Amino acid sequence: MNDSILRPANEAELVDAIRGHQQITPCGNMTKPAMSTMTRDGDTTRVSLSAMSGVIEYEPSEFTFTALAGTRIDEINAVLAGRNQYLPFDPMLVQAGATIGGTVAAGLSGAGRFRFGGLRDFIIGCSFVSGDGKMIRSGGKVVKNAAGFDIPKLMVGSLGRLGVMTELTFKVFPKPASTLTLVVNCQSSDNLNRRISEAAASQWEFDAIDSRRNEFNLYLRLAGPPQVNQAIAAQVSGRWGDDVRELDSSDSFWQSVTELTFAGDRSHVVKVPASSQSLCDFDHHASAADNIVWVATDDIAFLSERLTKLALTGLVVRGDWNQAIIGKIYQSQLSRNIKAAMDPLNRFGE
Ligand SMILES: Cc1cc2nc3c(=O)[nH]c(=O)nc-3n(C[C@@H](O)[C@H](O)[C@H](O)COP(=O)(O)OP(=O)(O)OC[C@H]3O[C@@H](n4cnc5c(N)ncnc54)[C@H](O)[C@@H]3O)c2cc1C
Repeated sequence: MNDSILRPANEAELVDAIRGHQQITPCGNMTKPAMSTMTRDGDTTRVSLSAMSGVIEYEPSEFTFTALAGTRIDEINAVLAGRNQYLPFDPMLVQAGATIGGTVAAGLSGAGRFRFGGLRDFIIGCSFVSGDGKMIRSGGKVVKNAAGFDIPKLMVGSLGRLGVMTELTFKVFPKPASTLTLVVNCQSSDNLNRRISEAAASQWEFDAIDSRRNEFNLYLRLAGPPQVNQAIAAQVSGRWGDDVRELDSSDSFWQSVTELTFAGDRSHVVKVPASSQSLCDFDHHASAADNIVWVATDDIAFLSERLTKLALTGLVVRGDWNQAIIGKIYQSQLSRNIKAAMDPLNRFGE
């Protein structure tokens, strides 16, 4: 990795930058440093999308927008909020400066994915430069569009290995009238498991079902008209009694999850698609009804060993490390074939 950073101002300059260098690492605000400082055999040049920023199209009546890849998510959120719309998958590290390109490449969705789906369910179009320097446009700018391969979804979680994204189109949703968060203290791990399953299978439409096993706490977010939220909250209290209380600081609690500040001064946070039952001796926060665990640790090598033993994979979301993926690394023949097709000169990282 050399220290120089190229900052192309438009697609033509980006194509030139890619054609002119043997090894490229796309980067942004580097809010997720392990993903943009991965070790490589040779000398790699960072290409920052910082100069390619801005929401370039917004159709509130169609519920779609298109933004350049270097656009910060907080800028996108502000534009959408002006028309009472939002990205309901709860993008991560927004205050930290995450951009839409880095968010797609990292495949990061937050707690809101429980009800509405993750980032991959909202991306509908994408332009990018392939490893052999071709400008490619895929998907569309309308929600109903079934033509061609769904390459935009392939870019979700690609970590800059398949192409450098320049422009992204998303569909969005209307913002709910209000939100309310309930905390349910479950007193034991078994009770927490039972209540997570019950909440996920219930007729109540929770926006998010999160938990912290080491506190035995379940966090349920409701999003809708205030009367509906209150009616559901009363039913939940009727079911679980005094264990249920309303959280006063709902917004700051969910921000501690999306910004990963729940981890305090732990140096690393790693996203693991697993139940927190197998990682309960680490500080953590679990999302999506205990299907995603955000593990906070100062000893990432130890966590990596543990994940390998459990045959689990982790994505290093906070803190420096020499690789983005730790634990058990799976690579299918299909993913190798896709990499070879989109990056035939092996310009981007493995
Ligand atoms: C030194 C530096 C200074 C900057 N200064 C500013 C500034 O002053 N103002 C400003 O608004 N922005 C600035 N940027 C930001 C900028 O380049 C983008 O905002 C960027 O896309 C942010 O990404 P991220 O933090 O979400 O993801 P990162 O943590 O940077 O990256 C996450 C992953 O996504 C990949 N990735 C990121 N972008 C793409 C892409 N477009 N295509 C394919 N893969 C990608 C990375 O390789 C990595 O694997 C700066 C960036 C750098 C490196």
